[in-house]
Amino acid sequence: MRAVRWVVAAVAVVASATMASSHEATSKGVTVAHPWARATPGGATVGAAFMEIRTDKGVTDRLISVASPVAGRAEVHTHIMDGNVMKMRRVEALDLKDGTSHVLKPMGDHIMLFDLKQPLKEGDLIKIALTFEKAGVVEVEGTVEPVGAMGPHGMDHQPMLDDTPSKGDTPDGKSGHEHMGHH
Ligand SMILES: [Cu+2]
Repeated sequence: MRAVRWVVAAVAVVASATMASSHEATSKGVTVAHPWARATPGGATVGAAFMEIRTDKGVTDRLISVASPVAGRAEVHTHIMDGNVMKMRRVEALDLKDGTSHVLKPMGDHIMLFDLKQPLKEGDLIKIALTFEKAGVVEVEGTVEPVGAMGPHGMDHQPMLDDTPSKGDTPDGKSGHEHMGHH
C-alpha cells in the first residue's frame, strides 16, 4: 500500500513539473488548496469532498456553487448540532471573510457529491469546480483518500466517531438523499 502511494506521488510530481498544478488554484485572492475526497464503499452513489479555501487580506467572497464531472450533482453542506444530534444541511452559500482559512472537513462543512457515475477509488484524482461570487470558477484536482479518511494524504487517521447510519439524515424526511455512513 505504501509503495503504491509513493508511485502515485512520484507521478503527481512529474505531472506538476510540466503543467500548472491544479492541486491548488487561486483566483482574485481566493485560493483553493488540498482538495480531497473519500473513497466510496460498495455501491454507494454519494460521496463527500473537502478542501481548504483561503482568502487574501482585504478579499471577501462567497462560495455559491460546486460541481464535479464525477457527480451528477454537488452541493455545499454544513453540519449543525440539533440538541446532541449532528445533522447535515445544505447551505446556499459559504461566506468567506477576508484573510481567513476555511477548512472543509469531515464533521464540518463539506461538498456532497450526488449521483456518482462510478465509485470513488483510493488513488483516483477527481476534478472539482468551485464557483465564487467574485472570483469566478476555480477548478482543482483532488486526491481520493481511503474510506473513512479524516484528512488528505493519510496524515490524519483518527477513528470515525460518527460513523453510525442515519446520523446525517434529517428526521423531517425532506433530505431525500442517502447520507448514511459518509460522514
Ligand atoms: Cu452532506
